[in-house]
Amino acid sequence: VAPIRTQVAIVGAGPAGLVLAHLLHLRGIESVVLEARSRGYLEQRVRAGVLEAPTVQLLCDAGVGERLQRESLRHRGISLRFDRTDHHLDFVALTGRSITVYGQQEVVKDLIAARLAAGLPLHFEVADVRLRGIETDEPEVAFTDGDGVHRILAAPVIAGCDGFHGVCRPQIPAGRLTVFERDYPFAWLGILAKAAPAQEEVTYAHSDRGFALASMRTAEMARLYLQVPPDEPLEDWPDGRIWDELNARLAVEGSAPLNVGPILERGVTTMRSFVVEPMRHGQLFLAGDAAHIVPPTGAKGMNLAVADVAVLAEAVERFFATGDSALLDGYSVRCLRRVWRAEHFSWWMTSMLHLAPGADAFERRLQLSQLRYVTSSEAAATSLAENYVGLPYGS
Ligand code: RFL
Ligand code: PHB
Repeated sequence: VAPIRTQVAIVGAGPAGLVLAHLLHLRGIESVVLEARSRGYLEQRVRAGVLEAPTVQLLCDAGVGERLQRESLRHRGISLRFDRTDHHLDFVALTGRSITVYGQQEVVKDLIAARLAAGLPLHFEVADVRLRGIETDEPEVAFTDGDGVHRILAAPVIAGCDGFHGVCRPQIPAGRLTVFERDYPFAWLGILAKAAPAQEEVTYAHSDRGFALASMRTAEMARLYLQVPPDEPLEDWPDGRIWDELNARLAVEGSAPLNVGPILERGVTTMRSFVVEPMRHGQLFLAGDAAHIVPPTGAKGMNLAVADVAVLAEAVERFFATGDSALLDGYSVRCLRRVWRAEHFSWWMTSMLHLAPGADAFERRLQLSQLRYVTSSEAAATSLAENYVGLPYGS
């Protein structure tokens, strides 16, 4: 079969790959997106839920924010619970900006719909993705399409948007990337339940039983998390135990218990901090989780993926318009500034809120002191708030 020729080959149709494809289309640049999973799988995969202000702005400016504007929940801030007391942080008062609750799979649905409606190429259920010649000017992506046909995609620029477990990053020769990594001695057990959220805003709880988080997707759908040991078997957590533990950890003086409902989805997520430098090798540009992972405590992962491809789209546009690769050459350095800010914020939120195995009273006192500080000092609260709502692009 003759090779498919395009300007940008995009591996992965998560938030990074789909937003990139859309931004390129708006700039008149052709791309082909290759995705290992089916459309149905992507649209059901429950993941992130909190969008930063700059992410919302970008999606709306790009013309894919219509349903988001209509159906998302706009929140003024978050709550931090400790010492069995609720402490509200009002981000709008502190920074003038709010956060938006809208499921990642809803963002993905909107972007897939926009791409297919425009008749643009998006191949689901591809396999055997292999990169060739990424150190040359004529790189290629070999793959097997959903019908089992072997194909070649030839494109001057390849975007590795295939997530942490993808195939692009491992094809960069050993020794060309520096890896920075931290594992955490705990995981999150997450559930999606058909139950009205008991809290008005996203609520993070520090407790002697471990961390818990109460979030939501809609007025009828709660998204809840419990800190558990790494590799915790789900079988050890029948529904009753999950609800009891959430109630025990989230309880504050005088609070009503959570609304209980059927659990529609459940899973255990490992926690990791991970960055590769540079986010590029030859003509391969890594974006999103393919290049960096944050623990979910700061709600930064999806937002970082979108921020990366905003930079990449601009650089690619310049390259194809003028042949000038200065912005492509600066891609990694520019992204990594934001990445490391989010890495720090996510690590800090994680360390402040979780119960590390073997933590002694000294560490617990430090956590409580920090929690009291960020909920009582306007300067400290503003620092948390500006990171959480998302620092402006380019800062
Ligand atoms: P994704 O979403 O993993 O997409 C990568 C895509 O690449 C495909 N793929 C391949 N395609 C072709 N060939 C291959 N060989 C391929 N290998 C993989 C995959 O099928 C997939 O479709 O990466 P992307 O686009 O970089 O987006 C990153 C985000 O998904 C991630 O950072 C967030 O979900 C992280 N995250 C959160 N981020 C937030 O901003 N706010 C949150 O509130 C938040 N909460 C979370 C989270 C992640 C969680 N989990 C489950 C990891 C909560 C959880 C529980
Ligand atoms: C979510 O709603 O899934 C969520 C909210 C806040 C986080 C992580 C996940 O920090």
